[in-house]
Amino acid sequence: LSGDERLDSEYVRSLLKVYFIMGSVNCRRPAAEVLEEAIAGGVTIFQFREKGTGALTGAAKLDLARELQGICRAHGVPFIVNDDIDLAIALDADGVHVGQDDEPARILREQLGSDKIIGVSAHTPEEVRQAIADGADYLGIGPVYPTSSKDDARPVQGTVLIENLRREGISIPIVGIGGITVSNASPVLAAGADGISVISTIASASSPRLAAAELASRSVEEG
Ligand code: TZP
Ligand code: MG
Repeated sequence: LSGDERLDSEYVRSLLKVYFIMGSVNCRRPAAEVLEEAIAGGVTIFQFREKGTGALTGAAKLDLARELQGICRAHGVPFIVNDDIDLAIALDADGVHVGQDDEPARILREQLGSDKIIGVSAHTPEEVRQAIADGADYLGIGPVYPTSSKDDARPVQGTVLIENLRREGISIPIVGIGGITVSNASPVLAAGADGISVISTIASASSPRLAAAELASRSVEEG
């Protein structure tokens, strides 16, 4: 891509099918092993989210990011960095994902250019409109269900915002997040999400490969 050309939204949509998010605090086995297995099961995009109590910082964070990015590259899975724009630039990551308390997408777009993926967490119609105006490539909408993976999660909102956005004709790629499992993924897809994003369903599964494969079969058939 060159100039102001944006990433094709159908391409972004296809990447969101099984969106795996993980940092070292989310798994009790080496993160690299979990990621390898998850990708073997069918993860379509990965977000490095190194935060929360006990999260790595500094050189240890950078080393883990590099290791996980290497695994993603070897399998052609895009590598997205949560929050940390400097890390994303240092690693030439495929994109960043930010929340409402982070740098606005408009600033990120200026810093990253047009060929990187920018995702924004949005919880209200106003936040959705702003993120789209700012040039987000996709939105994360949630928490759909109760989650124990994020200390400062907003109130659970079910699938209603996703449904309302689609009813209004808003077509930006959307991934649902928060408490999504194999058995409750279908309503999220039926509401109009292009894919589902999970931490614990894959990161704490006894078989990350099987968990990812089951999510993939839901998402590809119903998404
Ligand atoms: N943002 C909203 S909910 C959430 C994030 C990062 C955590 C999702 O984790 P899980 O384990 O899939 O509920
Ligand atoms: Mg954030």
